[in-house]
Amino acid sequence: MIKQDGDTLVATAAVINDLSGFGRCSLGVAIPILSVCGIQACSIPTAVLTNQTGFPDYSCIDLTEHLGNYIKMWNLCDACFDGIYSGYIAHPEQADFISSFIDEFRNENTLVLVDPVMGDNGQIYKGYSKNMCEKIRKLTLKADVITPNLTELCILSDGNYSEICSLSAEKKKEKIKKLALKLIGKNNGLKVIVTGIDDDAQIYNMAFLDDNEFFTVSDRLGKSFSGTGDIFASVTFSMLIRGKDIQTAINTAAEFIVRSVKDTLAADPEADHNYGIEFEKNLGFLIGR
Ligand code: PXL
Repeated sequence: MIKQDGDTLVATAAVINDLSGFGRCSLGVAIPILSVCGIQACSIPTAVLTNQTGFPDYSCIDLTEHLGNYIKMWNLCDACFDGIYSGYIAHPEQADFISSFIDEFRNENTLVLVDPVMGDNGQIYKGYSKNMCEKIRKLTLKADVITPNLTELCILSDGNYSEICSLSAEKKKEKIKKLALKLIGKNNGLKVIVTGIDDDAQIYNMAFLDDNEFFTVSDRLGKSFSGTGDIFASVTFSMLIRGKDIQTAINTAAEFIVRSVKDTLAADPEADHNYGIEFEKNLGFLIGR
């Protein structure tokens, strides 16, 4: 339940994602971002990793067997959520768990954001399989909002990633819109926010509703960094829970990322992309938005 507590809006969300020690992604960014936005982040860790999987070396503990307890225990304490936000999974069964969790805890006011984390740059992530991607596609049918990058949009909608990358800016946008509308056609009312679309000197985020569209454009500041998709989804989710419109939500997310990439590159122009961006310095930017 969203409560007005003095000047502060207090809400509660379930966040289903992994915890990676290094990489500034998943719960490592979702918890601080939701918290600074006045949203209690009730975490369900899908896995605990030493480092996100883009690092040459990492170890991963898969927590699939513990997930069922969250439904049992949270029913016992009458848990109730303004939002449910899911991201990285470590096993195909975890998509089934998320689907059951949504069925169990969604009410008519709950915002369900599924970030269909599956891959980037035309490749699926290490540890992901075709079966996992298919299960995530089914999960998106339960979402109010999804936040795929271009690779994930193509996996969800049978798009041809390399062909889309070779198109001119205008044609690329047309094609992306077509694929997003295909997904909306299968899940009425879905909002599809395609993140981090790379176009030489610029980066776009494009949000599609069945009858409207919104986008942000930012200058490309360098290479792409780990976790920016997770940061984008976390800020957008928080803003939507706070009742902001889609354009404000994606503008805030894009601006937060631009500031944090600038800080990262100012500190070290050769910063290793695997460590993610210095978002910590900019959390204050989100207070009261
Ligand atoms: O940022 C997506 C993500 C989340 N969690 C883990 C990852 C990745 C991307 O590589 O490895 C563990």
